Formats: sequence, structure tokens, C-alpha cells
Amino acid sequence: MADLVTYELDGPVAVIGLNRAAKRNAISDALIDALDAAVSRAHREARAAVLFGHGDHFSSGLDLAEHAGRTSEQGVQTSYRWHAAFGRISRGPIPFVGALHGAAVGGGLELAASLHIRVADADAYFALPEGRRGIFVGGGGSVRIARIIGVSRMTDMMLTGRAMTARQAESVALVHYLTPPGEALAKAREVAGQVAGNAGFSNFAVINALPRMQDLSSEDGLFFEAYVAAAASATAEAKAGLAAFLEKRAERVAPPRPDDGEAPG
Ligand code: 1HE
Repeated sequence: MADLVTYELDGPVAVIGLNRAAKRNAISDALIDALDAAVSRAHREARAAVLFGHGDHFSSGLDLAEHAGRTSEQGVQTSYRWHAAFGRISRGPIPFVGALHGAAVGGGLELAASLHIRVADADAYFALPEGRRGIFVGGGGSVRIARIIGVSRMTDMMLTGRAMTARQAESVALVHYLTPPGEALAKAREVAGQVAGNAGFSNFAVINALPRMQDLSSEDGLFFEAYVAAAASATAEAKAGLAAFLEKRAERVAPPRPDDGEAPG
């Protein structure tokens, strides 16, 4: 049997592919384990990572055939397993960039929501068919997706199962970069390569401190921020980065590129 997940190291960027195209990259227990192993490897070897789906779709979500026989107790264990694996992506040491195409639905959308930057082909689509299937999100979506698009939109998506276009997804910050069909993976690689060039501590703080600050009161968030900022400024990479700017060796902030779209608010 082919590997359920492919792994390639492209310089400082790990490129991880869900590789179960015949089942539209449906997420089985074995696929979760293979993804988790690839993520751990990327943590050791890379400074940033890309996640994409082989075949015509990013992911059709939970493997419904495997799930059909589960008891409630087994369902809880499945959720815990997903939470642990997706948590190692979202709160790990390196940023993940998703390349989304075709369907990113149900648990596939929950997986996408655990990534830090999402690039999507213009014909990608997003849905939460859980309500239509008589089940519920179980891969962290009620926390992550609700925070990105808002509880109200997520409620509609779960109750109706209707699909959102990539452009709609971009307007609600679910997608950060829209590309012409077929170009999301190339763009995701480009974005990940750029992110890999940042100071490691800054990347770590953005993906680990920033989301935690949203769980704090404003006062506590500001206190936490001051400490993270001080720690970042004390790193050798920060000193080198500031010196490079002051000595006019560093790139200036460039105006937005038309093909980058607007960064959603
Ligand atoms: C699957 C799955 C799956 C496809 N589990 N086997 N997710 C869903 O409710 C989405 C279900 N899937 C679909 O709506 C469609 O498959 C797609 C829109 C994603 C793609 O359509 P299409 O026409 O390209 O493919 P297909 O013909 O529907 O499926 C091809 C095969 O993949 C077929 O198997 P085959 O043996 O008959 O060839 C399908 O049965 C199989 N397949 N999707 C198992 N999801 C932790 S909680 C998370 C909760 C959820 O994720 S709920 C949402 C589940």
C-alpha cells in the first residue's frame, strides 16, 4: 500500500501530502498517525511546512466508513487523537501553510483550520456536513473554525451543510491567499519559503503566543506581550536582523503585490 502521507524536504521547507486520493483523502486512524509522524519529522528537520492533498481534493474529512462502527466512547478517543495531532501542528515549533483545492470539508476543514496560513485555488470549496450526517465536528473545529469565521457563520454551515466558495472563505479570513486553479501548492511553497527565512523565535511567538493572548484578558495579554517582545529582542537573530536594516543590507517593506490579495483582517 502506498504511504498515506508523503514527505519531502525542500531546503528549509517540509512538504507533506495527504495521499489517499481514492478516498478523497478521508481521514482514517492510520492517516492521522502517518500525518502525526510526518509533522514530528518536520518539527525536527524544517523551519516551515506545507500541507496539501494529492488527487482532486484537499480532504473529505472523517473516514465515515471507519467511523460508522464506533461507539460514543471510541468517538471520544478519536477526537482526542485528532486534537493531539492537530494541536502539534497549530501549537508546534514551526509554521504550517496549507494548499487547499477541491473539497476541504468536515474534518478536512478542521485540519485546514489548524494550519497557520491557508492558500486556496479559486475553485476550492469548504463545508461542514456534520449536521447532515448526524454527527458533530470533533477535530477542534468548534474552537478553531468558530474563532476564524465566527460562531454565527459556523452555525449556518453546520446546520445547512452548504458549501462556501474560496472567495467567500477569503472574505472571512478562512483563506489568506487565493490563486488561479491549480496554483495553490506552488504559492504555498513560496509563502512557506519566505516564512522559513524569519527568525525562529519570532515564528514560534507568532504561532504560540499570539493565539494564547486571545484567551487572556487585555491586561494579561499586554503583560504577556511585553515579555515575549523582550525575549524576542534579546535573540541573536533579532540583533542580526536589526543590524542588517540599520546597515542598509535588509530588504525594505514592499508595497502589496497585486497577486497576493488583501490580508484578511
Ligand atoms: C469517503 C469519504 C469519507 C469520499 N469517508 N469515504 N465528510 C463528508 O461528509 C464528505 C463526504 N464526501 C463527499 O461529499 C465527496 O466524496 C467529495 C465531495 C469529497 C468528493 O466527491 P467525488 O465525487 O470526487 O468522490 P466520491 O465518488 O464521493 O468518493 C470517492 C470514494 O471516496 C468513494 O469510495 P468508493 O469505494 O465508492 O470509490 C467514497 O465513498 C469515498 N469517500 N469521502 C469515507 N469522508 C472528527 S469529526 C469530523 C467530522 C467530519 O469530518 S463529517 C464530514 C465527513
